[in-house]
Amino acid sequence: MNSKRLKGLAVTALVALVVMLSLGLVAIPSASAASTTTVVTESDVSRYAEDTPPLKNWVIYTPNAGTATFRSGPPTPPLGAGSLELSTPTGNDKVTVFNYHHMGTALSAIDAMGYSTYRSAGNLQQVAALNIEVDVNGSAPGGFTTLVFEPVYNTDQDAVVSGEWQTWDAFNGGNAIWWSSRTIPGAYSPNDITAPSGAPLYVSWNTILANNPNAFIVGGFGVNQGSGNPALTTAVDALTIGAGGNTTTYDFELYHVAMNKDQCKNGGWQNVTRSDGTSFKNQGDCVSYTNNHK
Ligand SMILES: [Ca+2]
Repeated sequence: MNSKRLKGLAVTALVALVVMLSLGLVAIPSASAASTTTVVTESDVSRYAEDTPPLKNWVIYTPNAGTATFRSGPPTPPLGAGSLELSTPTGNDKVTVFNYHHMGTALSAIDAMGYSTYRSAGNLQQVAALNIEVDVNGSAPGGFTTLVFEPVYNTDQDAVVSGEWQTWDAFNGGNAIWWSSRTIPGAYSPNDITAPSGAPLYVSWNTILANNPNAFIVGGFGVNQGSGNPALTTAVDALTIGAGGNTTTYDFELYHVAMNKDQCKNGGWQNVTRSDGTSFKNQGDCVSYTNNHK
């Protein structure tokens, strides 16, 4: 990622925070611990080329020829029947899938992060990465950076392979290895040409926390592929983040399939479908489907 792009993303994140605060979309901590799974489909995302303030909680940025496509399979996703497939045909392409619902969350409160991938094209250790846009110094000026988790630097987890679903623990009790797009206390950016020989580049989550106790999420949380990932195709599912005992897992799917009759009520039947994506005629049609699954 070049510096112009990083600067643009920083501006985007700040604008995003203002927009989301004004819309009341910033996460509000709930009183008790909970685990929730949220289905995410094309209808939940807004798409932009790049550097545009988000108007929904989910945004997909695809500068150049990067793509992100909701699809069924590949078999068998960890959640549901579908996933979100990222593709970067050339090294110039990039695709970023960000959720902005967790802005304001202190990094010190985070107690779970992870995702699953299925690589159908690519080699070596290339695979989609986890990204978080953070402000490492709280209310002090500056401090924006993007923290990046990549399986290649987490050698205690599996080697990346093609043709099967793999699950990555990006928290790992605070021991997961991350890097920072900009130099921050405790971690030099791998792109920082002023970094002294032997400077820490790839450090544990706990190291980042210890050196940046006031850090918080200031923008997007999600997955990124490229630039620099030519001929890579990665399906992603079960994107997870937990804070303060509350864990949210995002299930990427082609459709919002009706699972219970409550989803059919109050006009809700218009927003859900059968598992094959076909719509309902009315509330009764929807309720009947959730009772009989046909
Ligand atoms: Ca899924």
